[in-house]
Amino acid sequence: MGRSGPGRIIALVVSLGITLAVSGLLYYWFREAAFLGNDYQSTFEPASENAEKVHSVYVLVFWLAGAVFVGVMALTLAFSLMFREQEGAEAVQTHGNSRLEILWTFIPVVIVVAMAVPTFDAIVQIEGDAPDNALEVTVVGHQWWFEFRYGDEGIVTATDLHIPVDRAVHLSLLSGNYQADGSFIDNDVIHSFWVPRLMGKKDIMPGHENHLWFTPTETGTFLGQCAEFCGLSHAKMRFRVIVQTQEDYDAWVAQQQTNPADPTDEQLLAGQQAFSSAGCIGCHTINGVSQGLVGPNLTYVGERSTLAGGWLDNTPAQMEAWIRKPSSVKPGSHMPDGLVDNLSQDQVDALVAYLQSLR
Ligand code: HEC
Ligand SMILES: [Cu+2]
Repeated sequence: MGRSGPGRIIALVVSLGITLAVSGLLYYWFREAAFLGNDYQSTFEPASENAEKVHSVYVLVFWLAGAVFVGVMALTLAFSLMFREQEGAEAVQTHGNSRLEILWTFIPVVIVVAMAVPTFDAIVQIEGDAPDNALEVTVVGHQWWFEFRYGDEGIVTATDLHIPVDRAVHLSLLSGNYQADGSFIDNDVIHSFWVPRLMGKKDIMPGHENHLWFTPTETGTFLGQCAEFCGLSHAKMRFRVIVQTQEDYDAWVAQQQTNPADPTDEQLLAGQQAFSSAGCIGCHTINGVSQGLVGPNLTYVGERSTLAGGWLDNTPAQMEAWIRKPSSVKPGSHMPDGLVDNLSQDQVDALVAYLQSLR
């Protein structure tokens, strides 16, 4: 028979030690990663009321499941020690024990009910209608970028969703393209909208409008991404929710509602001309300049924190790289390559400077 007493105890202590050390390291690593600021995606740091609700159900289930785990493991260990093979002891068979049967039916029922009540409560709240005073925004999923349309405010942006803190926002999720006459065509694929710190994910379906609402409780920038494989550059379909104070949000809205000033600077004027001669106007809107509807609205593209679905930093160099050859940044991109091949470097510089000046 196996090892002697002390050997067994050493083995037990060593494996317990390894288990604790590994879980301690994982815990430490997670806390570190979780405190990098706003710049991460984690459901463990909810920043909206609905995300908080989901999180509290998660925590409850975690502790209940943890208690079951510890209880079952402890009993297994205790029983295997108590009833181990011993000299002189006889094995006994028992059949049926009503009291035990009732007990171990009752306990799981209590646990399941304890999880079900808050779960249904959370589902009813989250899937229920948004409050009446919610900010209405339509989210349009495109391969591979998100468009945000503020119907009442008449604003269209991409990738950066600005919203005020402590006010509910109601998102209507669509996949496809708005046309010049205001109609909508379902000519895109399934995407999924997810900002882990603000709410659970929700699919964006062509031909079926989905809804999502939440009330952000902190200001800051919250990262999101498409969470449903939607083609070649799916991994490069990101966005950010910028939660602002009411004051900052109002200022942003007021700015978005005015057209950018016409350039007076010679280089910027040349850039604006290149924007139309290179055919950008066919796909992009700049309020007061062009009305294309295929690509992101570029009216204030200069102030976006990122470009091309959150994949590039919004610097002149990155913007130039994008404009010269979108497919090298995002394979399969619906913006064609080679649009500015016939322009001189000065003209491309002017085009980039013009777009960067839109802020
Ligand atoms: C055939 C339509 C089309 C044409 C023409 C076009 N674009 Fe685009 N553009 C797009 C699409 C679609 C995207 C989004 C691609 C993505 O992120 O996957 C885009 C993205 C961009 C972006 C990034 C915007 C953002 O918010 O991330 C910039 C900048 C841009 N285009 C500039 C230009 C310029 C400058 C021209 C003219 C030289 C041009 N585009 C011509 C379709 C077009
Ligand atoms: Cu997608």
